[in-house]
Amino acid sequence: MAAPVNIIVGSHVWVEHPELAWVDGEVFKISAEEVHVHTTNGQTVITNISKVFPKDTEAPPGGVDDMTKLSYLHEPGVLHNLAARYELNEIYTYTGNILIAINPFQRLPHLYDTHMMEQYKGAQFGELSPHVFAIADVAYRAMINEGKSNSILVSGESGAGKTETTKMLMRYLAYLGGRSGVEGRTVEQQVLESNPVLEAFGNAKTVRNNNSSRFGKFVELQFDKNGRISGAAVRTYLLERSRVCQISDPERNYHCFYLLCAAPPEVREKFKLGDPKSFHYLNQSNCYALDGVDDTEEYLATRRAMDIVGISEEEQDAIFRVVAAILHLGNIEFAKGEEADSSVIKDEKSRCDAKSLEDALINRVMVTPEEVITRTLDPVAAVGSRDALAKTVYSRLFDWLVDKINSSIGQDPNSRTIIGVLDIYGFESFKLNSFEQFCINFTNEKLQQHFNQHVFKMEQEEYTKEEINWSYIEFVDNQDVLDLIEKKPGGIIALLDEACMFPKSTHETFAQKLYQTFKSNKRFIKPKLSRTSFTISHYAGEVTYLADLFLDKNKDYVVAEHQVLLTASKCPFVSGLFPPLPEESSKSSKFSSIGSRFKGVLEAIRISCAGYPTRRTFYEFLHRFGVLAPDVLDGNYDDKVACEKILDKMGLKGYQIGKTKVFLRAGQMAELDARRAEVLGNAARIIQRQIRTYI
Ligand code: AD9
Ligand code: MG
Repeated sequence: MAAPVNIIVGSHVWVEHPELAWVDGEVFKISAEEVHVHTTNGQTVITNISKVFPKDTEAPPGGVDDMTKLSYLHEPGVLHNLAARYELNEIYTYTGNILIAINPFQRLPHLYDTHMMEQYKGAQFGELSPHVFAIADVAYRAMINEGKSNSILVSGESGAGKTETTKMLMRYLAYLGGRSGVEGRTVEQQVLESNPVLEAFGNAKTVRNNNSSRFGKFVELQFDKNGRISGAAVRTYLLERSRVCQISDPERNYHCFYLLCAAPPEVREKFKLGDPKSFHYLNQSNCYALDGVDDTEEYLATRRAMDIVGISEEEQDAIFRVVAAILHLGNIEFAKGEEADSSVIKDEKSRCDAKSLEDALINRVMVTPEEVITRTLDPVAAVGSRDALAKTVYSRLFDWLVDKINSSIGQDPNSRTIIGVLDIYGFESFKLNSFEQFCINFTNEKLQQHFNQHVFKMEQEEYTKEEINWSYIEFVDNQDVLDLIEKKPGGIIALLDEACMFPKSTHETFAQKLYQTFKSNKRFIKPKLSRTSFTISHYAGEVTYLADLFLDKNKDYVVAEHQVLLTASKCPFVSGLFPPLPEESSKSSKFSSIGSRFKGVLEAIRISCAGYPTRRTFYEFLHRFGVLAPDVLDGNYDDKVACEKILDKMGLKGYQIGKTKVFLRAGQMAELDARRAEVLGNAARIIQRQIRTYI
């Protein structure tokens, strides 16, 4: 988004500000490339002309409900518009048929009540204020009227409001496609109640968000020929496993652990649970309670949601027994054993007396071509083994929940149309970023690419409709970042998989390999002085990753001893989580396939800028710029020809005239406005002179 060069003295502009991001003001001097601005907050700023953006002085004070109505599409213009609307509690704004939502951080019940849903039902898109219901309504109408399936993608950084938005979308679709008057567990009710169940087990407090999704989710709502919801499928992606055993202040582990510790006394007694502070998996952070959240109430709500979803009492009991077991497992500590590199369980209090558990934790069977050796683990390795077991059990439990939800809601084999809703974990950049952030950001990168392609296609459709030539639109995309990460062979993931298969690899050899391979890749940066970290220049900014645990975290297999132990569990629920597997199939790393499973906002605007960011109907254009060539508007004239004449007279190149609209390239609107200001300024001076003469 290069700034237009035709800023003149007197222009109203935006300039960058260290605290406010952008501040508006008026240009009072220009010398060479330097622009001098008096800002409205009383400062004088001198900056390079490329850092100055024209301000639309005619924009309505409350903002416009669609970004494409802005005269200038640049960052300050867009932000100013969103801020102006947010002031008025208007959290939604369109950019064409994309909806931008700003997190209100307060409940706005009227915005989502039944009355609101009634209003949006069947309303023409754009007729009412921008709303998430309108987006869902378009998808539903396209399905009813044209038999089209659609997916709605929700994107944004962590804490932006994706999950809340997804829930609103689903509520509205359930409203449209629900069976009114039907009592009991309907499909749509089950779909909606699957949210609190999955959130209890897959969401946690992070630095960014008290209810952060630690998994990706695609919900497919299936509809019958009458437009009624007839089935649904929930697919989840890549639950963050490390959180089960490792959390840092002020984050929390998964909600389910805390709500179980806050369950009614008889439940806590049954599972031998007490204060969450007494569990190693929870007390690594000082955060136990969340503002405004009553964990006891959450426990009851989760059980109610489980009832509706179709999880039986016995199953619920088994689920929470496993959750409790993981907490107890985390409290097992190890001391040095009598032999070198061996350990014994030291914690007398741990509620584990099974010899087989002990064996599984402190021994490791090594299979070599010659023989099978049983090796003992030292205390540090035994802790690693314990944590791996906890992670495995938890992620299997999560998968079980997803499967159960799917089988209980049921799939409709006769459904021909679906509406999908994708809600993933948002882009993350912390002080320390590891493999989890790498995966999350890769996923977002994938989604962004899909989004780019989609918006690009939409733009093309508009240009085709207007019959303009769009062949030379420069399309800004992130393919180079994706290549860096997922290219086969040679991308980061491929190199990581390779490193994981090669027994002598360490995180250092892996990092060195990356430095070597990508030394001239402009999306890859080796931080100075670092031997194991690397920086990726993502679409949303640079993120530095610590490669230290990448190898371990990428290895997604179940330790054979754990598999044997759990398959043999006397608890049928637990043994059911671990069906016996053929030996080799459990050893492959699942990670590299995750990217391919994602076939999937400012970037959208940037794409528009590469094409024709501003479009005006002939009437609007002539109304605003007629003053630039009054002779063109004398007598009878053809709107289209008149527009063309004005543009030619101004010496503009590269614009396009469609059937009803003028499409301007980035910066051209600003140029026209500057000329218009000049003309109007001259006129004003002439009038002033005449007035003076007259006096
Ligand atoms: V993450 O990538 O999963 O960490 P999300 O999903 O983008 O993130 P989420 O929807 O969980 O963010 O929103 C964060 C919080 O913002 C919510 O818990 C609400 O407290 C708040 N929020 C977001 N959207 C709305 C809304 N439309 N109305 C009211 C909202 N509150
Ligand atoms: Mg979320």
